[in-house]
Amino acid sequence: MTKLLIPVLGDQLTHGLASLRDVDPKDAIVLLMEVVEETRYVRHHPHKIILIFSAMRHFAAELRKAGWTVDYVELEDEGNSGSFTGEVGRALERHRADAIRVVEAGEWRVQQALAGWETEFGIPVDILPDDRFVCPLPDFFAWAGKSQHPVMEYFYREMRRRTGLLIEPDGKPTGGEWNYDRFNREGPPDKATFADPEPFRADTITKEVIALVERRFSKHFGRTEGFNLPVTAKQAEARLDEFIARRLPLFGTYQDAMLVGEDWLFHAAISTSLNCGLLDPLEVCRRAEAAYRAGHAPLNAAEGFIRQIIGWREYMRGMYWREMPKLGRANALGAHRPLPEFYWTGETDMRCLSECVRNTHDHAYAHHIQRLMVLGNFALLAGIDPHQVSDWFLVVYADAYEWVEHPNVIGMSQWADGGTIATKPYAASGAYIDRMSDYCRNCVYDVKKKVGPRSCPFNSLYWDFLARNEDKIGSNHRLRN
Ligand code: FAD
Ligand code: DLZ
Ligand code: SF4
Repeated sequence: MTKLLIPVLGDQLTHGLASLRDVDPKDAIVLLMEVVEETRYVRHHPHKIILIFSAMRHFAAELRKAGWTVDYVELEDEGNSGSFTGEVGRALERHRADAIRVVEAGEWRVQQALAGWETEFGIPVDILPDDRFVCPLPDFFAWAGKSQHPVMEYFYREMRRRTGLLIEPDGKPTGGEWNYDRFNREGPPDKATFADPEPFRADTITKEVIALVERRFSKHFGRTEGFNLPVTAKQAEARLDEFIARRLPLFGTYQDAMLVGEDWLFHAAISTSLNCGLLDPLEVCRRAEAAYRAGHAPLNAAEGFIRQIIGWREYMRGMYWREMPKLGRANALGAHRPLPEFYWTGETDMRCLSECVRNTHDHAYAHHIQRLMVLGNFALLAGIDPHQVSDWFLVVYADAYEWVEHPNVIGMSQWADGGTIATKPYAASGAYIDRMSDYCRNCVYDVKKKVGPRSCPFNSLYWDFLARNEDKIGSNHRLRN
């Protein structure tokens, strides 16, 4: 009888994971490993480390309850080698396992390590596709073909047809159109009640992990205070319920809005749970569709939300695996300036930036438009090295993994791939930020001024960006101004 070792990585915390299916728990050891290499390849925000360690420990307890034998290696266990490969090697000796079964890694760098295990350990290693995504990678590659610019919108329609989400019995999109984005560009509401995500009470496991992270990672950007991320599937479900009930109805309308002191607005705050496996993307989309069909949320909200998940999220993952490793080195605009210090301190008079850095520091979170049109836009306009920008995004957000961060940052936001992911750069002057937020009303700079004292820096940077890159961005002139 073969004795299987099943390593489960920190973003694979799903009970229906492919490697845990069709195996008799009696014939297998499940291995979860806290390893220094993963905590240090970038200096993650403390909330992210708390999230992963606490969720891993909770998941291990749930697996044991379900009858699995779990070998859990804690970060400070004696002899911890500090790497996935080192810990798999040690576990093979401990358990005398004669085969490994593992789900492919989310990140290129980790997948390279997994691919070396068969040679390293001299036993069969079965690497299974990660079927928690809606679109299998071979299907994505087939869809994208050889196209230089596979367009997200067409991929998204494919995913709608494939899943049947918001598709009528005659095969047509619900409401007659595929995309209701034109209803989703409202500036900030004058009056609105924002229902911030409900707090979870930290249990003993989470408290122990917080103490560990304070001891070991207190110098990282961010803080341990205010940790409020779901660490179990049950908590993630509760966060989703609360979003559907209280925030989904206005999600679409105010999706792009930004307000001083409002850190979540009508966003879902579920990306950390989707990305480490506590929520299933299709299930989440079905919930949004059901809310629309029950008359609880309008079509522009449900469609806009579903598009983010089966459209953008799946497209970004497909593009990551299609474009790596060259995406990791891309710098089409030849941008080489260092990242300004205020990305770490928040100390700048530019209110939009100081506010988005504060939000990021406090919660390891910022919503899409803060990331794209403030933090990313400034770096793009100022000519910051896209790899320094990418490292910053990987450090500061609790939902960041290379597979989703690289295409969003290096591709969409910094246009360093030369337009493979985004046809035109997401470059905008202060006018865009003014339209979508109340930041400018609370800023020492004058957003209406293009030159002279107190003129908004985004304005001069925007025109300089266009002039500097005319040969590269050509007819994509006057971008998102
Ligand atoms: P909502 O706004 O409520 O959206 C719902 C869900 O849609 C999200 O949870 C997410 O799973 C999905 N989604 C929306 N947009 C995208 C997108 N562009 N790519 C992938 N999924 C998307 N998302 C990450 O998960 N990790 C990252 O490291 C990350 N880095 C980003 C960097 C930049 C520069 C930009 C512009 C976007 C980035 N995103 C990233 C996408 C998006 O900003 C976050 O998914 C979102 O802010 C998470 O918050 P939410 O759950 O409240 O999302
Ligand atoms: C993000 C993270 C951190 C901080 N620590 C660990 C860890 O100690 N053990 C682990 O299994 N996973 C961790 N993770 C998540 C991994 O980085 C993630 O699973 C890989 O990047 C996927 O390729
Ligand atoms: Fe940002 Fe310019 Fe507005 Fe100030 S005036 S908040 S710098 S866009």
